[in-house]
Amino acid sequence: MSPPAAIHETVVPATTNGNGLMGIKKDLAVKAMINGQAKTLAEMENKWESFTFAPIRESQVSRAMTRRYFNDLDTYAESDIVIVGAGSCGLSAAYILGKQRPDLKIAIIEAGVAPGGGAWLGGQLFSAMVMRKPADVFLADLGVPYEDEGDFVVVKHAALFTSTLLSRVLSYPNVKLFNATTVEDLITRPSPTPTNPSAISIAGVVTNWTLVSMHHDDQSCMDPNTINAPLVISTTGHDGPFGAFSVKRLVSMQQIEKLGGMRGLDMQSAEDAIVKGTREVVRGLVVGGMELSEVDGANRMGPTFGAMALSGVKAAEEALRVFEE
Ligand code: 48N
Repeated sequence: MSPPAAIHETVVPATTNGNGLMGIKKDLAVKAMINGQAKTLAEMENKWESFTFAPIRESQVSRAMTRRYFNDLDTYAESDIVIVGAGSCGLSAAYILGKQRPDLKIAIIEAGVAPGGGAWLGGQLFSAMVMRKPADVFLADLGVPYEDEGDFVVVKHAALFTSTLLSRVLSYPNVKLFNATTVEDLITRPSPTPTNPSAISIAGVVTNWTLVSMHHDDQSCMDPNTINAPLVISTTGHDGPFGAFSVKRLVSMQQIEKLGGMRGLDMQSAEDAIVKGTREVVRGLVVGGMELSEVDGANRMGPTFGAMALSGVKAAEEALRVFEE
């Protein structure tokens, strides 16, 4: 950087002079701000004055959003795989599927406006995220840096893991995230077996805007939409206002007798049980992550996330097994 000039010519980084951004000619303003080019005060003064964005009409913005959204709804009305819940498990499954099977249409349905579930912080609002080995292999594949502590690794901020995973998943052309959208029910088909004549298989999901789902008690006639898919992966987390959705629905449809209910915290055993137990619970429905703990009565593991990532990997493999059957 050149030596500081006289006060009126003091070399300053591209920053504000107290009256908002300084003048830079057209797009040079943005470039100078973004790459932090040092500019003399005088040189900056007259460059933002002529700055202006390209012209727009409001309807162009509206059409740019709505055309794409409704085209996506049309495209994914018939999906190959639906993932319910964009938490660490569901996103990990989407990462594997999006990468291994670019030929499959994968729809992710997330009730929250913000995807990511419980993986934006470590434990008790602390930032760092712990994953026990061998989940470091997943982090390395994802390109998330971590500190190696021997039997486990630490990502400096949980949001670094979740935002990296999310950005990878959203960059796949065959994956569509429908956030602020709730799965309100499952699409079913009779699928009797010799031992269970009333058995069903899952053939997709029933969806509605989450804000609509939250008001069925005070509004009528708000029927849902549907997405058909031969395979649904449900990773809606442990029980709670939204959690454990699909397995609770299976109980109310008498497809599983009752929920085992998530047990107390036992870090050592919980993670193995969740990863190993990730499976197709009924035909067409694979359950993973903490939702599975509600089915099997597995322990919870607390603030360690390796099982979520690797349960997602296993859920993806279980889903592909169904496709290759
Ligand atoms: O993060 P979660 O809750 O679920 P997982 O299984 O991906 O990760 C669980 C993990 O965060 C833990 O709980 C950690 C390891 N702690 C364990 C412990 O011992 O406490 O994500 C579930 C996502 C959320 O984003 C929900 O909003 C969403 O699923 N969701 C739904 N989305 C659409 N439709 C629904 N019906 C629905 N229900 C939940």
